[in-house]
Amino acid sequence: MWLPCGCTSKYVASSFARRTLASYLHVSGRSRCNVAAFMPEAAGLEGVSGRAALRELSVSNSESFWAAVARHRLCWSTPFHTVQDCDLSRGKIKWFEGGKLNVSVNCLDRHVHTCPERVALIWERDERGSEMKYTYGELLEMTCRLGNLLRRHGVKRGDCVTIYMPTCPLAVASMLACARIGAAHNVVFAGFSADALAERIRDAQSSTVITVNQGVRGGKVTELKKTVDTAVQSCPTVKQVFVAMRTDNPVTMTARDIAMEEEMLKEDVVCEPAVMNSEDVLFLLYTSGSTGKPKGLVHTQAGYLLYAALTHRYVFSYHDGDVFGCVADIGWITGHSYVVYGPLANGATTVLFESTPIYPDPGRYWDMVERLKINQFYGAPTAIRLLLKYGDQWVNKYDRSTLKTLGSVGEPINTEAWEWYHRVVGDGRCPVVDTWWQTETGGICIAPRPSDPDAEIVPGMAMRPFFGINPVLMDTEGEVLTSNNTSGALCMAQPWPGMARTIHNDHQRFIDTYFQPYPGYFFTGDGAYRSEEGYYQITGRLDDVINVSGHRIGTAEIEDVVNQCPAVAESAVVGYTHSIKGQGVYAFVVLKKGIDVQEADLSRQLNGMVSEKIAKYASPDFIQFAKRLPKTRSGKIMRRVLRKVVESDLEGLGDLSTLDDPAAVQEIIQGHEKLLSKNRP
Ligand code: 6R9
Repeated sequence: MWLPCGCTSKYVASSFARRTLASYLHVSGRSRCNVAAFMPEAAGLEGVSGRAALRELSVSNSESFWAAVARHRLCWSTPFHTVQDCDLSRGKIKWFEGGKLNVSVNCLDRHVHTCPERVALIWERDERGSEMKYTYGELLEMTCRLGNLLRRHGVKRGDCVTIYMPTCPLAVASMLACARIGAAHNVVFAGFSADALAERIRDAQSSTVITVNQGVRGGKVTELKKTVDTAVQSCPTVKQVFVAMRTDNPVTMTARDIAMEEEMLKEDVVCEPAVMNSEDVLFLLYTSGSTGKPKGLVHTQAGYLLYAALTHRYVFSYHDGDVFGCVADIGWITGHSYVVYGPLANGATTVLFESTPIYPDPGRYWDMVERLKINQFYGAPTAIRLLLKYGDQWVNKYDRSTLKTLGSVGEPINTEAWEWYHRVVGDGRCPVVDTWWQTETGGICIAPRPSDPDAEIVPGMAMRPFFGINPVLMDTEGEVLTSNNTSGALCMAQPWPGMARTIHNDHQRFIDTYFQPYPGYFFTGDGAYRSEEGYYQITGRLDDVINVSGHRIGTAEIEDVVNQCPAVAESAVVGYTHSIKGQGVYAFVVLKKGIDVQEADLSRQLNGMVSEKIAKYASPDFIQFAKRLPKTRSGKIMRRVLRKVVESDLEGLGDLSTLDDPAAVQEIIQGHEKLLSKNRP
C-alpha cells in the first residue's frame, strides 16, 4: 500500500530502531523553535535552537539528523531499522537498511495524490518558443505505460537499462520507469560516440537500450539511433532497442528495434511499483576519468533520493510552486540530481533544457527565464564566461524579475564571471550559490547556502558544508590540517546518504581511488583552501596543482587572476617540466570577441597582474593566445590534453572522443609550435 507524503511521520519505529536511536532522537511536539519553520524535517529534533545548532547537530549526531529527515522527507512502505552501517576504511556504505520504498512513487504518485494538475516538466525544446508542459498526472501515466512495456519485454528487477537520449520528457519517464520496476538505469550522455556508448553498455551488461530516432540541439540534427546501431554491433548482450521519435524522420528499424510510443499506447496506465530495499541499485553513471577506463559509479535508492531532495530544497531555497531551471543535460550527475530526482521528489516544476546557451542567439537562457518564469537558475561557469563575452545587452533584453537564486556548478567560477552573473543576470539581488560536488557525492556538499539568510557570500567560493557534511583538509603526510588559512587535499570525514556505494563490478577500484589515499576518509581528488573565516574554496583537481620552485600553486588561482583582465574571456593554466624551477607555468588565453590588442603588450600586462595578485613565481612563462579551448561535452576544459600539448607529447594525447570539438586541439598544437619557434634562441 503506497501512502501519500506525510504518512511516514506516523510510522512507529521498530523496537530495534527505538533502542538504537533512543539516545539520539527525541520526537517532541513541544520544541518547535524557529528551526522548524526553516526545516520542518528537523522539527522533532529537541534542543536545537537555530540553524548553526542544527548544522552542528547534523554532524555531531548525524544519525539522529538523517533518521528524522529520512522519515519526514521520504515515503516508505516499510520503515528502516538501521540508520547507517558504514566503515569508510573498507569503502562500506549502507543507509536506512530494512527500509523499503519506491523512488518513482516518491517522485510521482505522492504528488499526483495531492495535486495531479501541477506541472512536473517544462520541456524547453531546441526550437525556441515551442516549450511543452507535462503535469504530474501525465508524467505518472507515461512512466507507468513505459514500466509496463519494459516488463512485458522481460526487463526485470536488478537488470540495467542503458538510456541514450537527449534531455526530454520520455528520457525522464524512462529513468522513472526503470525505478518503478526495480531496474537500474545507465544514462549515457547523447553526445558520446558509438565507441564510448558501446564501452558503457558492455560494462553495465545491459540487454536493453532506449534511444530516439534523432536528436536536435543548437539547430543541428544528430543521428542517435544510427549511433546506437553502430554501438550495439560490439555489444552481444543487447537484445532490444526501444526507439522514441524526437523528429518526424523515419529511421531504419531492425528486428531488435521496438517503436516505443506506439507500443506504450497499448499498455495499461497503472503499473505496480516494485518494493525496493534502500540499498538496491538505482542507477550507474559513468564518469569520464582523466585516464583509462570510465568508472561506473553506483548510487542506491533511499539515501541518494533523500540527499538530492534535501540539497535541492535548501541550497537553492526552493519553495512550493517555484519553477526550477537547471540547464544541465540528464547525461551528467547534475541532470540526475537537479533536473530529475531532487526537483521531482520535492514536487517541483523542473525545466528540461534541450538547447545550447547561444542558440539561436546568446539571449537564449534569459529569454527562457522570462518565458517560463524561472525562479532558480542553475548553470555552469563555462557558459557564464561565454555569455559574458557577448555583452550585457543579451541579458538586459529580458525580464528576469522571477529569479530568486542563481547557481553554479562543475568547475571553479572565477571572480569576474561570478560578479557578472550576480550583477548583470541577477540584477545584484539574487544570491549566487557556487556549489561544489561530484558524481561520487550524489548531491551538493559545499555551497554558500543554506545559512542564515543574511550570511555573507564571497564571490567564487563554495564556502559552507551542507548538513551532515564534514570536510577536512589533509597535508601531504596524510595528517588533518586543523588551522584556518590553509590548503590541502579535500576529504570527507563522515559518510552521508548521497555518496556513491561502489564502482560497478570493481569495488577494489572504489576503495583504491577514494578510501585508500587517506584511510578512514573519503578522498575527493580535489584540493581546497580554508580561509581565515573557515570558508572553503576549491582550488582544482589535485593533479592541477603545480609546484614552481618549491611553491605549490593551484592553476585555478592563476586563471582567476588572468580572467580578471577585461580583454580575457577565459583561460587555462597548466604546468610543464622546467629544467630549473621544476615546473613552469603555461597559460592558454582566449580573448573576448572584438578585442584588438597587441599580444606582446597583453602578455606583459597579464604577467604583471599575476605577479601582483599572487607572486612573481606564479607569473606565466608562456602565454598562448587561442581561439578556443578543448572542452568535454559537459563544458570542462581538458587540461590533460593541454598538458600533453605543452609537454610536446602528442602521442600521449589519448582518447579525444569525449571532446566537444576535436578540431580545437589541432589549433592548440599549431599555436604551441608557433610560440615555441618564436622563443627559440
Ligand atoms: C557536479 C559535477 C566533479 C568535479 C569536482 C571538481 C569540479 C564541480 C565545482 C568544481 C570547483 C565547483 N567541480 N563543482 N570545482 N567549484 N563549484 O560537476 O560532477 O562531473 O563528477 O565533476 O568537478 O573538480 O571534483 P562531476
